Amino acid sequence: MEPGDAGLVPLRIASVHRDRVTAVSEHGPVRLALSAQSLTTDIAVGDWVLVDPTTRLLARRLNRRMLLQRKTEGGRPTQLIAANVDTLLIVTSCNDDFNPARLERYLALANEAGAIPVVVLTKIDQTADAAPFLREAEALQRGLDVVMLNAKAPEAALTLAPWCGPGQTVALVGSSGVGKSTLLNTLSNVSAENAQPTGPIREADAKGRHTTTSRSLHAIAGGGWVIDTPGMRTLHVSDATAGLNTLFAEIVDLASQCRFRDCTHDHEPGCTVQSAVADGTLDPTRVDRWRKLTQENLINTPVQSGPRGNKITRSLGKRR
Ligand SMILES: Nc1nc2c(ncn2[C@@H]2O[C@H](COP(=O)(O)OP(=O)(O)OP(=O)(O)O)[C@@H](O)[C@H]2O)c(=O)[nH]1
Ligand SMILES: [Mg+2]
Ligand SMILES: [Zn+2]
Repeated sequence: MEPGDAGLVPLRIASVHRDRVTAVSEHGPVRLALSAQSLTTDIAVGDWVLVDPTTRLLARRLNRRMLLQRKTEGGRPTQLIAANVDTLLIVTSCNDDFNPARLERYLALANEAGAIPVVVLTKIDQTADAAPFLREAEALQRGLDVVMLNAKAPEAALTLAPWCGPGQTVALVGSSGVGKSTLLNTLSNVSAENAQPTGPIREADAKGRHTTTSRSLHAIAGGGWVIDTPGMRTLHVSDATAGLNTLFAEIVDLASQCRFRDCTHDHEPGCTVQSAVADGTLDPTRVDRWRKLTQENLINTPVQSGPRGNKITRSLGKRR
C-alpha cells in the first residue's frame, strides 16, 4: 500500500473494452469509473486495481506478477492478453485443428511469461482414438502436461483440478472452435443465462466462427479464476528467446555439443543435431520448426545498444 491508498479496495479486472472496464464483485461484474488520464490499453484482464468503493473510480493498477502479451501485425503496440496468470491452458481438439507448429508458439508464449503450460485436448468424445494426439502433444516439450477431456462433461473440471483452486488463475487460449468457452462454462458451472456463448464449428475443416470476441475473467466453482479469450488466428513469436530455449531444450542441448561453435546445423562435420536426425532420435520437422521460430524471434525482437555501443538483444534472459 502507498500513501493515499487508504480507503481504497483491491478488485480484479474482469473485462476491458476501449471505453469501459469491469471488475469482479460478489454481484457479478461491476463497471469502473475511469479518470481522464487512464488508458484502457494499459489495463489487462486479470489485473488487480485499487478502486474507490463509493465512486468506483479506478485509482491505480497494482504491480503485475506476470503479463501475457503478443505482437500484432503492422508495428502496432503489443496486445495485452491477460495478467497474473498461473497456468496457460493451451486448448486444441482431437481433429483438424491439432497442429504441433501452432502449439509450439503458445508454449513459447507461456514459457517466456512464466506461466505453467498445459495442453488440453478437447472433443475426445468425437474421436475413435485420442492416443496419437496425446503422444504427439507430449513430445512438444520436456515434462509437458497434456490432458484429454470432453469440454462439455462435468468431469472436465476434475481433470483440470490440479491447476485450479483458490488463488489460482488459469487462462484458455487456442484457435476458434476448440471449446474454450465450453470449458469455461463447465469450470464456472453457472446457469445457462450467465454462461459464455459458444458456437458451432464448420463441418468441413473444423474451423470455429470466432464466437468469443473479447477477453473475460470468471470465478471457478471450486475456487480460483478462469480467463476466456477469443480464438487467435496468428500468434507471432517475439521477445521469447528464453521461452524458445525451454521449448526446444533437447535441440539446444545437442547444439551445444557441435564441433564448431558457430555450427548452423546444416552441413557441418561433427554436428550433433544432424547426427541425431540421422540416427532417428530427432524428428527433422521439429528441427525445421526450431529454425523457423528462432529466426522469426530474431527478426521480431528489437535490438538495443549495449553499454559500450555493442548491440545486444533485449531478451537474453527471462524477465520477470
Ligand atoms: N462433442 C464435443 N463438442 C465440443 C467440445 N468442446 C467444444 N465443443 C463444441 O465445439 C463448438 C465450439 O465450442 P466453443 O466453446 O464455442 O469454442 P471456442 O474455443 O470458445 O471458440 P471461439 O470463441 O470462437 O474462439 C461448440 O459447438 C461446442 O459445443 C467437446 O469436448 N466435445
Ligand atoms: Mg469462445
Ligand atoms: Zn550443429
